[in-house]
Amino acid sequence: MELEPDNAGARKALNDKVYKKNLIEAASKVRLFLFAHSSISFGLIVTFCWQERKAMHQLDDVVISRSIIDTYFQSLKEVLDTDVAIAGGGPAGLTAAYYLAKAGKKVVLFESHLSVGGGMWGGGMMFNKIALQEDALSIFQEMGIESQRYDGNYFVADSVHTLGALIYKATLAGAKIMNLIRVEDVLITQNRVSGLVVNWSSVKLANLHIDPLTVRSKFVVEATGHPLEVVRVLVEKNKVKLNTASGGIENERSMWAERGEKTVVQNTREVFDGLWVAGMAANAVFGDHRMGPIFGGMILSGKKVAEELLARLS
Ligand code: 48F
Repeated sequence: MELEPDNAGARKALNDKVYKKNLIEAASKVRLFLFAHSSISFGLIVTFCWQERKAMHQLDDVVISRSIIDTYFQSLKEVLDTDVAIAGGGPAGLTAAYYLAKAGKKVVLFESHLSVGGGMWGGGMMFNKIALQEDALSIFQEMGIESQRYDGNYFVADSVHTLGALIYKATLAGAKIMNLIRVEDVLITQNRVSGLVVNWSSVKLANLHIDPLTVRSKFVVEATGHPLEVVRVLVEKNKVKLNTASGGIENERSMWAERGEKTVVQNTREVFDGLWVAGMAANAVFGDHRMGPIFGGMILSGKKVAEELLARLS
């Protein structure tokens, strides 16, 4: 059936109107959909980031443990083969570690106690001040250690401040300090000391029968102070002849600061192939005097052993 021309025009106008209305409705639905979709996505992203952040800031006890175990064992593995292994973390051992590490050498220091520092913390009879002489002043200044002139050649420094600086400088230079580990023997190959044998200090304290582990090094420095533990075990177990007057341990003599401070530097040398002594251990093996709470000699001795070993290592 043919539509009347007027009717056809009206129908077309009506269709156009419906079409436009539908188009507008569809467009607003799409807009609504897109808005809802982006809002949900945004919400999800915000939630995800928030949870991630929360997870990052939440403390996991096992991660704490793992961080310590992983990094400690990494350090322990790194020190198994070194240029220089030092027994004892008193002022002499720490100074030697600082100068060796500063020169780029791989150096590890084993200390049997919880804290390194040996006999320096307590100054003289628990008065935590140490005396030093002008000869050692430049080393103190190099490390940023404050001291004050007391009288003429005598200077004094705070023992805690001095050790804080020594420990900081040695570790910052790259020396690895392993505390709570005791040197119980040496590694001896072809009649040469070529490393240290170590165990937890607690093993000795608990009197447990547990085998140690071994660290190899090009040179060993004994800086255990008065007890002279490393040379002693070398002599007792191997019946070797030392580079001393008698070929054995001469043992330290009583207090005489003037002489002890000079000889401690002179006695800082190789006592057996591969094994050097520094600090009070040097006077204990070569038979010289103790010197009490004056520490210039210990610092100079630590520097001397580092310089002599650097000459050998280069
Ligand atoms: O005793 P200590 O301070 O030796 P030092 O560097 O200085 C001596 C002065 O403190 C003082 C003195 C002069 O002024 O007469 O005594 O020569 O430090 C020696 C460190 O070695 C550790 C000990 O715990 C101390 O911290 N030590 C001793 N035996 C062992 C050891 C061992 N077998 N294994 C590891 N560390």
